[in-house]
Amino acid sequence: MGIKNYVAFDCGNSSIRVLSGLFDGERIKAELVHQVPNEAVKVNGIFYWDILYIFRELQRGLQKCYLEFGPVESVGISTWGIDFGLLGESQQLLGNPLCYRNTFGEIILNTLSQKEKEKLFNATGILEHSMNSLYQLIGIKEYLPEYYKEAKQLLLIPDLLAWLFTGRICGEPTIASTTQILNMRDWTYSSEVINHFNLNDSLLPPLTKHGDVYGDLKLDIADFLKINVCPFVSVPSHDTASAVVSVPAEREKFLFISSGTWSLIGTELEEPVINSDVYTEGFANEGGALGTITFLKNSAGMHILQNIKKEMEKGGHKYSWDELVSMANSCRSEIPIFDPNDSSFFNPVNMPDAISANTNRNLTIEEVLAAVYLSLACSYRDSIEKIEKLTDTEHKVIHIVGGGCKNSNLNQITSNLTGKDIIAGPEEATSLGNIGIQLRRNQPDLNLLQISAVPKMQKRVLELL
Ligand code: LFR
Repeated sequence: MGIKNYVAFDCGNSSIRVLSGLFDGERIKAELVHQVPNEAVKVNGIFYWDILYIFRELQRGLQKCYLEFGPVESVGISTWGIDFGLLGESQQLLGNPLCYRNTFGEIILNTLSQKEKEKLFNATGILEHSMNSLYQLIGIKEYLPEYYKEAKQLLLIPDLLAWLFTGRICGEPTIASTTQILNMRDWTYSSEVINHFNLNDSLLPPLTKHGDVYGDLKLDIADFLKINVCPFVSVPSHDTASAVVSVPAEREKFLFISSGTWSLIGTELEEPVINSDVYTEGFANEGGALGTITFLKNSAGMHILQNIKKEMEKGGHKYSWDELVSMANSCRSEIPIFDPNDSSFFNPVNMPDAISANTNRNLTIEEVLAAVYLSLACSYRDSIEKIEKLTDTEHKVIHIVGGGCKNSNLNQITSNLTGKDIIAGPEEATSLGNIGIQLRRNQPDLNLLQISAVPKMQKRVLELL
């Protein structure tokens, strides 16, 4: 068989990436073909995503994949969670999608009583977080009512992109779980949540199953790009869910940290665990590949370091990540520990200043960096201890996947604090998981365990395929 070219779109908060997964019958080789930065744009005090820029860059990436590696077998889309676009009556976007770092969600969440929050957790299995699509949507209803009134369809970012590429309106279940509208017991939209907020449920799209085809690339786009018409396949389109597919776990039960802008610290389960301990400890039952549950804590991650680096580079000098580590390790004073999930770090104007303010010290940049590494590792340790307690399972190993797994300083501190071994990689976890699910759709007899770029894609998920 010739080499087959499967394309993965992997859109994160800070970068848009397009990869070709080249499959020769035995191995997948993932080639990064196109990468450009992504950034929310602030307009009149509101942060938006520039969705047409993202769409255009994904088109460029897809075209490059075709030009470099030949006809495309299929495409899968994975992106960050939560954010969405709204379409109006004439099936056009009503505006750019809002970014979850706006304050609408927090304002709405603060109006809810503790009892209401618990009720919403019990109805869904998802923890309330001010950024969840649910609170953003209610925020839009209150503060940008013209959008809500005119909206006929809500599409989360990967569904929105799939619609732009194929014209089909569909929802994908893992990304739908990040809304906090889905009941994770049966993966249907929760009428309790819908009724509680008097939501217009016709906004919510019908959900696909993994491996289904959303639709084919639109003819006009194929003509414009001069590429073949290829199917868009429903893969776990929440980046975390795709990443977990490619955790190279030896065991059925495993711990993972999917490390990027956010650090998702969790384990995979077959069924959601929805009880008061899980709620109190701050865990959520998000949707994973093929009906599994990614039981996890959403924790601050590389966002803090990325923002410090951005601040440091305002003077014009560029720093490498290694330089930042050396600076942190040169710190000889007492290192303060702070809670990286404090709301003051969600979207500060100046991250180092926010850390100084939070720790009540006037920190040098070396102290800031040392404090971040240590505090992130402490928060990882705390979450891991809680997962082991809540699931009554001990683990010897933590798998760290995604772009942040290259941060060997943080990995080492995490290993020291938890007493566990760290297995770092794959870095391209999201794309590999995305490609793995596409591949399996076309080759039902394929044993993905033998595909070496995904060294040991975890056994149970693959058996389910
Ligand atoms: C990780 C992630 C998280 C989600 C956050 C914002 O990339 O998708 O799961 O909470 O981004 O969407």
